[in-house]
Amino acid sequence: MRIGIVCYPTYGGSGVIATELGKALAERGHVIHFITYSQPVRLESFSENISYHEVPVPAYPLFLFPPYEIALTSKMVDVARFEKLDLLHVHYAIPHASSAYLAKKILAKENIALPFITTLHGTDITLVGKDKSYEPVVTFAINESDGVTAVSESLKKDTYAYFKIQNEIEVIPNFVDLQRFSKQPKEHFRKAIAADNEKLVIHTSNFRKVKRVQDVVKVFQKIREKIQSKLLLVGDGPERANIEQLCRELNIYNDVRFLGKQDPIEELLSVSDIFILPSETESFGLAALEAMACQVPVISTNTGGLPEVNVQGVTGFLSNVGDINDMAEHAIHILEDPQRLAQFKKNALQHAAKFELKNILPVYEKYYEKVLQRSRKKNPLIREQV
Ligand code: GMT
Repeated sequence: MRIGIVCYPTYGGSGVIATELGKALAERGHVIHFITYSQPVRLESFSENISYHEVPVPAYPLFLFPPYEIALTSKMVDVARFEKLDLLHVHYAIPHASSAYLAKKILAKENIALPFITTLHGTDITLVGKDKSYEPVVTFAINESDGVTAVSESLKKDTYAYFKIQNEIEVIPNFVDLQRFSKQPKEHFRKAIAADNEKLVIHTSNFRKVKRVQDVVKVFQKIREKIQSKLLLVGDGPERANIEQLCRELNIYNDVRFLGKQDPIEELLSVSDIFILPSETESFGLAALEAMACQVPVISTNTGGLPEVNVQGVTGFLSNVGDINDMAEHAIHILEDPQRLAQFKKNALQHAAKFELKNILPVYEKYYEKVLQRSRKKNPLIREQV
């Protein structure tokens, strides 16, 4: 198949999933065209089946807000025409789904078929998407998509609850590449950060408010009272300065390492003992899955799709949003007993394996076929590109 993939190129989970999916599809022989405003962060290696098309957004004195959606739509039309795409797969509804709808309509005028699939990732539904500034367009674009997928049962339920959706939503969970995300022998790295008897607590995110990174710091403070440990904070974002300030106020700054955005995240996870994800809302929690794949048990909230990833008392523990004491107690419970910690690590990997890339990839391929067939039946007069 010749597939256009549209995503955010940044460190967010939707961009990561879109890029890893495209790379894996390319390895299976599909021809993949990434369309976005800059090189996706996980698109680091060359493949003959992958092209990247940058969306330029020309500035003009009249534009206070340069219209990215229009530039994106034009690029979708251009790539679909000249690369003869069979379908478009857009990740994150805003603004990708409405741009895809417009591109499809433009191409239909030229008698070219371009069915599109929208994958809902999380905040496009649970936070920004349902804001009344966006809601009517998001509802329309989801209903007009030729296929819609959500990354968890919880997100599917939320989508039906927040929007008037007539379309069927298929749940295709996120995945992890166990070849990349596995525990690696990086003990020298551990030694550089922590003393022999110290445990390593880790959190990775984009430091947005929804991630509640301040709760990570407060939970760590409580862990540290009982267990000698260090906290690794990986990532960056708008809350960074406030988090640093909190570490100073709590007088734990010397035991916290702000590592910034890190690409080889699996190396850091490999030496970590516990992962903390205290999010306000989380449709799936890809970061938790990646941690589990590297044998790191997870202390998370019980919001959104997290219970579909982190299993209570097996791969970690789940608490109510903001319940710092509960999270700290559970973390200490795991960390204080070496045998228990070893068991949780083993369980984490075992459960993560259910989300292995090689299991999820064929599900996407089958879904693409289904959508293509359905769209051919619906629009027999529109020509496919050969
Ligand atoms: O919030 C983020 O970390 C980024 C955001 C995105 O769309 O880029 O993540 C969402 O999609 C991820 C991939 O499907 C999920 O694993 C995250 O749970 C989800 N984030 C939220 O729901 C807050």
